[in-house]
Amino acid sequence: MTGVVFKSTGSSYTVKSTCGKFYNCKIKGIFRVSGITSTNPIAVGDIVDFELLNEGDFVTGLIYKIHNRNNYIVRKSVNLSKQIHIIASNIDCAFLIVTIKNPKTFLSFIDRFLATSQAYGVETILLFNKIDIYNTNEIEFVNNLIDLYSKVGYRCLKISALKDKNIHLLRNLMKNKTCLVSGHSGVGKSTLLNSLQPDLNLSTSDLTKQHNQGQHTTTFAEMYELDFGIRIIDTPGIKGFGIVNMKKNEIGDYFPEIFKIKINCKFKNCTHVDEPKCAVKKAVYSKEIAASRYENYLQMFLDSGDNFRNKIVK
Ligand SMILES: Nc1nc2c(ncn2[C@@H]2O[C@H](COP(=O)(O)OP(=O)(O)OP(=O)(O)O)[C@@H](O)[C@H]2O)c(=O)[nH]1
Ligand SMILES: [Mg+2]
Ligand SMILES: [Zn+2]
Repeated sequence: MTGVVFKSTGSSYTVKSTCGKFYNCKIKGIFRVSGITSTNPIAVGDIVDFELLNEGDFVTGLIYKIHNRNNYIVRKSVNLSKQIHIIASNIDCAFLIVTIKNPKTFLSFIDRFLATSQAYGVETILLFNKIDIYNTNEIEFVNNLIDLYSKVGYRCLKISALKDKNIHLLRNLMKNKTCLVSGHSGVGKSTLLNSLQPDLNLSTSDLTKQHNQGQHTTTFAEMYELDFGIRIIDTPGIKGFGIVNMKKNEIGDYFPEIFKIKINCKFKNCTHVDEPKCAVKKAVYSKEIAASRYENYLQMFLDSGDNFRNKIVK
């Protein structure tokens, strides 16, 4: 039988077969997907082959094969810094939910997410949520961010998941797609899903409660099927976003505006750090490239190894 993984708890998987039935599955033996060392061999969104096993009253599935992934998105595993964790696979579009307060999303986090999804070939749309609680200055700040990211080429949308603002526009963007919803804990991922489909009734929780408990409300990635052919993967909130599997000299290529302009740098292998006649740095001075984007590029560049550190930190 073939099916799609809808939920993964690390040790067991919920798989929806092609005939529409859900099965509780385990992995048969140990298997690895070639080239990837991750903490989770199977992720939500994976297409798998499984065989059925009768265990008394229960029918369990044993997964013995993963089909090739069209794409997947990863982050560094929390405890084992060298290992990666696959957040989800076979995604048509990722939606990064950003809030500028309650909680604050830092631009460095947005830029890391965007570069990573760019590297893994996943289109990302930015959703600026909670617009119902922002004052005039904050709305202006959001508008400036939208201006910045739209110029780079990312689609942006202001929404309020709680007050149902622009949710119809979002629904149109999501039609007939498998969508990943990501962002810090408390930005409103589950609230958004409830707003798209009220009968889902996912649990959400306010920030104060979360801080007291130090826990995320959503703890496992899970896929939901909504009306209009929308499939959404709700994920636990992510705190940081370590870059993975990116070669140092490739990082600039995952910033579309840097990639576009680097051809004009004097040196073909310019890293845009301290080389002379660098078109990227020139574009930063003339404000054609946003300073925040360049700074976050530099930070990622530095974080990805230390061979240039002494040269830059003078
Ligand atoms: N004012 C306002 N509050 C919102 C909005 N969206 C979500 N919230 C609130 O923000 C809090 C957190 O929402 P959740 O949907 O649980 O956040 P989450 O991103 O799923 O969090 P985790 O599951 O921990 O990752 C809840 O109290 C929501 O009611 C919004 O558009 N406006
Ligand atoms: Mg949640
Ligand atoms: Zn350069």
